[in-house]
Amino acid sequence: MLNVGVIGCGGMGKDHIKRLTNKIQGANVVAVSDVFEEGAKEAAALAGGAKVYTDGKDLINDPDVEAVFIVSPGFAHTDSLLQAIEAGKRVFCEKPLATTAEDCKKIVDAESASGKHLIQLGFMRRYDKGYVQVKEALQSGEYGEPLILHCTHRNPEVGTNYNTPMAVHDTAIHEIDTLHWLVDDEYESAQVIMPKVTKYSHSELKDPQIMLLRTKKGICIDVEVFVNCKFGYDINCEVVCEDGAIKMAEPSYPSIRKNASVSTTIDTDCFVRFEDAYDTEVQNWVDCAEEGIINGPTAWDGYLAAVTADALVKAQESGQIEPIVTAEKPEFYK
Ligand code: ISE
Repeated sequence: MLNVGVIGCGGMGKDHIKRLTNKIQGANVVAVSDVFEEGAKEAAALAGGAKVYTDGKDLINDPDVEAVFIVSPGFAHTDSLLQAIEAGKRVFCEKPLATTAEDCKKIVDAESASGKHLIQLGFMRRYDKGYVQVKEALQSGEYGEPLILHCTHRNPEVGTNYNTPMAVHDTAIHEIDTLHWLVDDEYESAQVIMPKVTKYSHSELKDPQIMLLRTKKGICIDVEVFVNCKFGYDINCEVVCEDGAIKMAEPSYPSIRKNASVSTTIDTDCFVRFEDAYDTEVQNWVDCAEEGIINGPTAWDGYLAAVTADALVKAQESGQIEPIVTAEKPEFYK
C-alpha cells in the first residue's frame, strides 16, 4: 500500500482524493493539506479521516507520507516540488509543473542533481485510449511518416476571467504535451493566427485562435482553440501520414434517430471526456511506485511545455513565427 499525502484540496484535489480512495488499487490517502483548513478537513473526510495540514511542507516531511500528490494552484508548485525532491519523495504533480520556464528549469536541475526520478506530471491525455490508439497506429509503421496534424480543442464556454494567454497556458498546453509525444518529435517554431472573434467573447479574450507548431522533423500542426464554442467539450486529432490518415476515435455514445434526424452526444467537460485517462494515469503512477520508476510525463516534459507555451504567447502578441529554443536534454531524462 502506497501512503499518499495530497496537497491542495480544491475541486480537482477532492476529485483526486476520491479517485485514490475509491478507485485506485494499492494507494491510501493518509494526509491532506490546504491553506484553507475547512477545505482540508472536508477533503480528509473524503479519505475516511486523513491527517490535516495547512502547510504543504509539514505534509511532505511527515514520515507516514511515502509519496506526495500536488494539486495546489500552479504558482505554488515550485516550492512543494523542491521540498519533495529534498525529502526524496515520489511526486505526482498536476499540470503545470510551474508557471515559468525558469522555475521549471530549477525543478529539472534539482531532480537531476538528486539522482532519482521522482516527479510524474499530470498530462493525462497520454493515457487516453483514443490518443494511445493513434500512437500505436503510427508506431506500426504501416502508414509511413506523419506529415500534418489537424487538431481541435473546443470548450463550451469559459469563465469571464479567462483571457488570451490562457488559451495557451490552460488549454493548448494539453496539445503541446500530447502531440510531440504522439509523433515522437520536438518543436521548432510557433505561430498564432487570430480569426474573427466570436460574439460570445470579451475584450480580453481573442477566441477562437489557430495555433501552428512546426516540429524539428518538419511536421506541421494546426490546433483550433475555441473556448466559447457553445456546443460541447470537443477534442479531435487527425494525423495525415504518407500512406494514410489516422483520425482519433470519438467517445462512444449511441446514435439516436428521432424526429427525422440522427444525433449523438458530445461531452461537456474534460472530467467526463478524460475520466478514464485520469484513472489510468494515477493507477500507473501508483503501480510504478513499487518498482521505483516513473514512466509517465516527467519534469523535463513540464519544462518543454513551458518553453513552448512561452513561444506561443509571444506569437499571439507578435503575429510572427517565433522560435522554440530549449536547453539541451540532460542525460538523466534520456
Ligand atoms: C482546463 O484547465 C483544462 O485542463 C481543460 O482540459 C481545457 O479544455 C480547459 O480549457 C482548461 O481551462
